[in-house]
Amino acid sequence: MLIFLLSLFASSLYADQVPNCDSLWYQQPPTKWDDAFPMGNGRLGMVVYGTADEYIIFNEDSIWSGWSEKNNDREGSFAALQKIRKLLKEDAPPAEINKIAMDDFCSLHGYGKPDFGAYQSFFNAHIDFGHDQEDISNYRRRLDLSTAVADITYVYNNVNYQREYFSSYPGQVSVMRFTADKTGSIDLLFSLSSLHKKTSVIVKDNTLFLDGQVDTGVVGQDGMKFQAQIQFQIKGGKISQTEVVSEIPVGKNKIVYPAPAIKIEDADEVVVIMAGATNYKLQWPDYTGGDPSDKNAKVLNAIKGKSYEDLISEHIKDYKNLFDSVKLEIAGTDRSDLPTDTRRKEYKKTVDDPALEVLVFHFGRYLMISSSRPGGLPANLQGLWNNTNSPPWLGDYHLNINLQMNYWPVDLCNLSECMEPLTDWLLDLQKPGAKTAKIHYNSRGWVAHHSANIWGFTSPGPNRGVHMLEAESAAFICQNVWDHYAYTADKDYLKNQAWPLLKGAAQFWVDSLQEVDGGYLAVVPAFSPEHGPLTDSAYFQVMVVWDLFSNCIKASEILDIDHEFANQLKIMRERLMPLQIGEYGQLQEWRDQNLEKNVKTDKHRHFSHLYAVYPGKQIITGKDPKFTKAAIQSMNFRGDGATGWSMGWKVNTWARLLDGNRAHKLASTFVSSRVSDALWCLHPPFQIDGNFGYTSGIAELLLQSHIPLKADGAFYEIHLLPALPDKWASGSIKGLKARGGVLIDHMSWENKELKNIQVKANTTGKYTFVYKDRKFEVQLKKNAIVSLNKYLIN
Ligand code: FUC
Repeated sequence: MLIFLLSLFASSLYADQVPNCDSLWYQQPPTKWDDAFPMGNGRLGMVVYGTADEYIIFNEDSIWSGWSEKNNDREGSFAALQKIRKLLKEDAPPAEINKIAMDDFCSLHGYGKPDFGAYQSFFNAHIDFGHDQEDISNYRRRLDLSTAVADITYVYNNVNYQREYFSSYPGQVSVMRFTADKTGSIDLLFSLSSLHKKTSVIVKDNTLFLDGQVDTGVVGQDGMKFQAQIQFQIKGGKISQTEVVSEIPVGKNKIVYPAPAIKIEDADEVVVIMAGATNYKLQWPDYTGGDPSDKNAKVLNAIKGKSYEDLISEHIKDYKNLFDSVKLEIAGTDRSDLPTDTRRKEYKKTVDDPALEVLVFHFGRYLMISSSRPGGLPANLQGLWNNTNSPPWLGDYHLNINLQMNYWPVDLCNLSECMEPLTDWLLDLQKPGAKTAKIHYNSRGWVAHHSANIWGFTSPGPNRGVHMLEAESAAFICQNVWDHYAYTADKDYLKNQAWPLLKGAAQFWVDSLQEVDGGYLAVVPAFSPEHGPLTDSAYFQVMVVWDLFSNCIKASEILDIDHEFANQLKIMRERLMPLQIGEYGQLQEWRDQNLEKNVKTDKHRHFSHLYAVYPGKQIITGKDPKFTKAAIQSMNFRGDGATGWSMGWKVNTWARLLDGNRAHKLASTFVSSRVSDALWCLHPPFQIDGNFGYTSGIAELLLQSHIPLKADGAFYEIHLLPALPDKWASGSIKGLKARGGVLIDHMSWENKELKNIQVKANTTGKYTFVYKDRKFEVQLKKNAIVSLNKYLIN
């Protein structure tokens, strides 16, 4: 008994600590889901409300409606494409061109159709503790980013209650523990609800089993199967089975029926463990494999006999291994003594709390670790959190900026392993993408368009609008694929994973580029996301292809393969439609001047023609003064307003344009006005890309490494503090990565001057560091840390 009381005391000490600067904390429960805590292990997610009567949303990243449709690609569509190309050449009226595109070229399937599906909810848990919110005091809920553990503490009836929550990657389960500082004080009723019609709940051996199947909405078309198993371990008290009245929404009505639930009385401590799975398997063309209940049984078997302490310590060790790899500190005001919602209000008035800007940076890394780990699917538009079966934009993989943005911070912010789900998904997507390339474009290689899902959808369409025709999407995401190599210098990855993706994407464009006026090569038809007409004069696609070809040329040199192909790419790259500066000094979005006439007032959230600055590398600030100036002019015309993700992109772009103060201004707007109180990016609504874009943008202010040392070489200048904002005069950062396999183990600065830096490379060689107007070559020995002073001398 004494040991038990001591352990309770120890855990409440943890809860009573002053919130540290890595915490989000509040003195009241959330009123909206995007103010609750998102937690996850890359595959399983939960959104913890922390209300007196607890409500938790559980998610599993593969639960989708829809199915793997075998007829996505439209036979005969290539003839329609040829017609579109001809009509564009002849300057035919846009309506005529669009009609053919929509009626004869687009797939009959895809985004918005039942086969495409949408990311689905899993189930919700209701935990009735019998405590009224009005009757509790000293309430506090906190999400500790340094451990990925959330805790809720409060006093009810003179008893101190505490709850802890985490999702474990090593355990592959979500876990919660309820304790109190007086024995026998925990009573609860644990019940489940689901938004899926076909769901059943049973209790067996004090375990709740929720089995369900997604309704595809189409008779005869089976939906995905899923299952959750929820186990309970109690100390003291008793556990029994009971029933609660459950409501299931069916269209606009509800079915109300008694559902099995778990009742716990007079317990000292309760631990709840949730395993969840589906019968999904990432493998074209069927995408099914394994029984969800077998998958759950396997997971639960593997952790059998482990105590709560075992599970939480394993989780924290695993999580810290990733999270602690980077630490940013900026000198100045730190209002972590204030609850995070109050703190944001203060920040909005003063813009003086750099530690809050840092917290949002670290939150982006936390979200990445929580939503993208090996073995799972890539982070979708909402990471893996979802409270509905009809999420905004179907919770899909948008490929015209959003998925790419999700993965911008992974390598730079030292979370390279979080890239794996994206790589796996792309390697699979390439297969249906090759079929689409053949049928729709009569081309080799692979292609993908505006929106994709977990069912291998790569076709253009359906007929919702011309943005569905963005054929550069595969090439665009190949920038992430290449960058993962550039940062890690992992040649196995380059050879076995990146190269097939890059080469296939490039082959597609070798076959698909079209000759336009002046003998240049361009993408036809093209569309500047999500903006303007279907045309043969948009620059975005050409910029994307320019980078893809450049990356392939480098890869071929490094791997010493496919030189003939690389030579062909070099010749074609020379012929790509050259960038152009318009009459207002702007970088043109379209070659056709008529489309540029509103450039001064056009505030569209997409500014895809700035791709060449970020994430592309065609325009390099300082090296291309003429185009840099034009890019700045275009950014000024677009202005500083933006939706959530667009703001994130602007931070990165201004960082690349080396204007730290402008980037900081946008980053501040993001922190004060583009996130919820729980710091989720609000497009609005919640869309996670902005969180990731913000995080990579903050890192780009401190470190850049995209400038190649020679035109097609694979080594880069490592630019230290390239765009330090005035407001961040002193600070330090540990752990950012630079291209070329270099780790900036530590870097500090004071009064806007670099103080010292420790670096390490994973390959022996000479590396070039740049700080202000100083440039220095440093010899690094594999994995040996070298310290440099501000003159870059060791
Ligand atoms: C892009 C944007 C929209 C939205 C959607 C998910 O295509 O243009 O604003 O963010 O993705």
